[in-house]
Amino acid sequence: MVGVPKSHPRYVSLTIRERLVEGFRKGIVVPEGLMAHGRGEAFDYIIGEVTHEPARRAVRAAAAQLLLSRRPVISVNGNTAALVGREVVELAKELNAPLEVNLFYWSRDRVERIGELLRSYGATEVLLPLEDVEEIPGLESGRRLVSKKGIYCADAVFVPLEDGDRTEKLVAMGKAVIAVDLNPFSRTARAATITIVDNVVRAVPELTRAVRELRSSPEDELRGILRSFDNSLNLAQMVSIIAKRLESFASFGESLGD
Ligand code: PTJ
Repeated sequence: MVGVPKSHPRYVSLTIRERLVEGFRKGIVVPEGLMAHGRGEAFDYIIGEVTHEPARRAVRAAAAQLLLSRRPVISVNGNTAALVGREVVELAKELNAPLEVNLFYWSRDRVERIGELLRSYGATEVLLPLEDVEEIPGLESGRRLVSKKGIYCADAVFVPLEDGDRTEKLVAMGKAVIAVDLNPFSRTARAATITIVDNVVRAVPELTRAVRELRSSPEDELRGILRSFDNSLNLAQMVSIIAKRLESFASFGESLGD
C-alpha cells in the first residue's frame, strides 16, 4: 500500500487514521471503533486540530486529581491502545498506576492482544478483566467487567475515549472520572468529573507533562487547582469555541457566495 505523502495538507490527521486502521488489522480495534474515530475527527476538524485553553485547564485539573488520588487506574480500550498505546504506558509509569483493559465490544482475544501490546511498550502492570473480576453495578455491556484490584477499587479512573454509560456508573460508585472526548455534547463529557475536550493523541502526552510539572507541588496547591475547576463551565467554553468557529466557517461560505 502507498503511504500518505508528507506533503499532503492533512498529513497528521491521515496518519492518525492509519494508526487506527493498522490497529483494526491487528485485531486491536473493532470496526465500530473506526466509526467512533470518524465522529471524533469531525469534531477535531471543527476545533482546528489544536488544544484550546479550556482543554489545557482540564488537563491541569486532571493531573492534580490523579496526583491526589491514592489508587488511580488508567482504562484502555481498543482505540486508545491503537492511538496512544505507548503514551498511556508512559503516563502509567509517571503515576505509578496500573493500566486496565476495559472493552465495550468484549472478547477474550482482544483483551489479550491489547494486554500484550501494552506490555510490548514496557508496561509493568496491566490488569485484564479475565480473573478476579467484579461487575460495575447497573451496567450490561462488556465494560461492566472490571478487575477487583483495579477499576473496581480505584478512587480515580482515567477513561480516554469512552461511551457514556460506564462513566455515569463509575461516578455513581463515588470515583473521580477523567474523560477525554472530542465531543463536548456526549454523555461521557457531561457525566465525567473532569472532561478534556481534545484529541487523545494530544491530550495524553499533555497530561503526562502536567503530571511531571505538578508532581512536587504541595497538596494544598493541587486541591486549589481542583477547587477552581468547573467541568460544566469548561464544557460551555468549548461549545462556545465550536460555535465561533462554525460562525467563521459560515461567513467564509458567504464570502464565496455559497
Ligand atoms: O474497544 P472497545 O470495544 O472498548 O470500543 C471502543 C469504542 C470507541 C468503539 C466504543 O467505546 C464506542 O462505541 O464509543 P462511542 O460511543 O462511539 O464514543 C466514542 C467517543 O469518542 C465519541 O464521543 C467520539 O467523538 C470520541 N472520539 C473519537 N475519537 C477520538 C475521540 N475523542 C478524543 N480523541 C479521539 N481521537
